[in-house]
Amino acid sequence: RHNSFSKTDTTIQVKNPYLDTMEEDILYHFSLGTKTHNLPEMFGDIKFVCVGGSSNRMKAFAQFIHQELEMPGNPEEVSDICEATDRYCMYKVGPVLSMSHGMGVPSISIMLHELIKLLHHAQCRDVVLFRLGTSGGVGLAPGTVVVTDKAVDYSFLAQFEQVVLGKVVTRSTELDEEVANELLQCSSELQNFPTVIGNTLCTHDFYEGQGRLDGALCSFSHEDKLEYLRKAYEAGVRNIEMESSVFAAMCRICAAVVCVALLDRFEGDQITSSHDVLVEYQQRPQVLVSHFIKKLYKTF
Ligand code: R2B
Ligand code: URA
Repeated sequence: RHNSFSKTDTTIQVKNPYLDTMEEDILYHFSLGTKTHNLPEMFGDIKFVCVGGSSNRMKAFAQFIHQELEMPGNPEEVSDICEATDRYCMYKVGPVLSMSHGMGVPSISIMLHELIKLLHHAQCRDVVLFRLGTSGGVGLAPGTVVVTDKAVDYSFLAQFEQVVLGKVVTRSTELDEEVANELLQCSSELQNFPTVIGNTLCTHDFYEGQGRLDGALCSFSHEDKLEYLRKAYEAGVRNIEMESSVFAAMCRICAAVVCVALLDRFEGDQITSSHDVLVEYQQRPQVLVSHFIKKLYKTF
């Protein structure tokens, strides 16, 4: 099989006519701008963008991909391009950009507005975007990696709702099928790498919003929780996290969501695995995406 994609020669589209009329664009939360930085020179060669919630994990990913791609220099010395702000961190390793996005839809959404504009200003072409994350599994053994088919909302529909000028705007959250299938193929080439393709439920809360019984508030019963999880499972949901829907809705280019399940939500709510086990689980999306990048990078 081929490990190259039909999505060639695509630039990053920004669907905002006002952007072209602006003399300068300040990417405030990145501490970057079109007048203060030469964005094409700094970022023009990016082909893979990997985003994830935690800044430490995305620094670790930058160091890992540095080794995997055998880049020159010391992987320990990767430097944070956004160090002038502590909102997000950003590392560039050859064709790979590794960035943190914080927790939840509002945090990743702000980051994606500026990231997509950054890729546009830098005139990047043929970029593939990945979210590498953690999640709660639905009927899966802890440690299983889920590649998202569709990101779904609380009613299991593949849509993202955003309030714009007081009205709800609904956008589709379908992801790239070709990239998802290629990631599944990559998982089969790795040893002991349980991976499934399934729908991902995106919520606006970790506790009640994900049907947990262990938050500071709980307005439902254990039975209600299990019934909702069963309905989710029947709708093809295999994991629950907090950013996939807006990521899918905004990255209308080649994009994939790869999250490891830290627990099985049918079994409980608390994350009880040891620190070392959790660290190893969180490396799994990184290992899978790095395998994908290595295969594709060699074709450039
Ligand atoms: C997964 O993990 C975080 C919550 O613990 C959240 O960012 C997510 O989507
Ligand atoms: N992240 C989530 O959003 N939910 C979980 O259960 C675990 C990680």
